[in-house]
Amino acid sequence: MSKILTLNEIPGGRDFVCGDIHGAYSCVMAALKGLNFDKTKDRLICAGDLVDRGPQNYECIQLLAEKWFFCCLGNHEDMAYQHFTGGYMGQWWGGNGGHWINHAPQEAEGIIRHEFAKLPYLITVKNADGTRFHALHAELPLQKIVRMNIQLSDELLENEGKFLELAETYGAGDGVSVLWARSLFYSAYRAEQNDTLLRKLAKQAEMYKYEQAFGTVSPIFSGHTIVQRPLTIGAQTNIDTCAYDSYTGDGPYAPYFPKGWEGLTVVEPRAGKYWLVNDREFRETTPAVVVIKELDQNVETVKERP
Ligand SMILES: [Mn+2]
Repeated sequence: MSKILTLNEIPGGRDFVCGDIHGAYSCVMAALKGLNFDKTKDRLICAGDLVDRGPQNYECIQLLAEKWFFCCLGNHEDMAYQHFTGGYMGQWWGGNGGHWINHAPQEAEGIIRHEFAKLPYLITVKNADGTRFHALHAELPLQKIVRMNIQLSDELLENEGKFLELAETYGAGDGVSVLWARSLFYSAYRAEQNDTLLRKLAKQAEMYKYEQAFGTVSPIFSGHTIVQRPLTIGAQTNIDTCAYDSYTGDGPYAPYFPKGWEGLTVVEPRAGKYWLVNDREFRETTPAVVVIKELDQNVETVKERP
């Protein structure tokens, strides 16, 4: 089964991408309502991690039966699948939020075995005008790409053999990079996106030659590493704003991190619009953008101050 899914634009329809849902089913429903989502021609693509940690996991896996809903394979789906099929990563599922399965209807196991097996590592949407965007869960191995002296391009990502080779870590086709990697956005994990952080990210982008690695590739939307606000570095935008902590503002890290920013982020790539959605609000938002060259100049300016 192909690990890459390509969708062509539906005339008159809109395509949305959302970050990690993690059981936050009511956030998805609030997003559909706020967007005036038309189930006959609009589509919602989740960047992976549909389940675990949030309250309504069974409702979330039932979304996979909807014609308008698409989902990338996330590390949580991979752990859940391996739990039932004897894979090595299965042992980590319970400790990473998989305990909901003990209280779920029996049908959940069948959905995980059959539907999770079909989830792709990469979803590409091709618009009629030739533009496109990609969705995947975590990150491509950008530092390895630089070492290999290659650059990302749409052609490279859409070549399944090359894509799988690029994304593998331990064995052929394991996709570990796109499921787990956390290099690009690591410093932004749950952090306040102030000038200091954005400059640090710009410096890292320069040091690791991320701009060179991204090459000519079209915009990539991803999740996996929680950010307080959508964050764009080069061609990639992280939209995982921790929907599962939005219910009570009292998640596992509540004592240590500021609250109030959590929700499901939804982006309409074609329109360049972003929304933050939870049970209390539906509002437009914008990503913070790490502009590598401009920020680098800012760093120089700061250095020159007495
Ligand atoms: Mn993840």
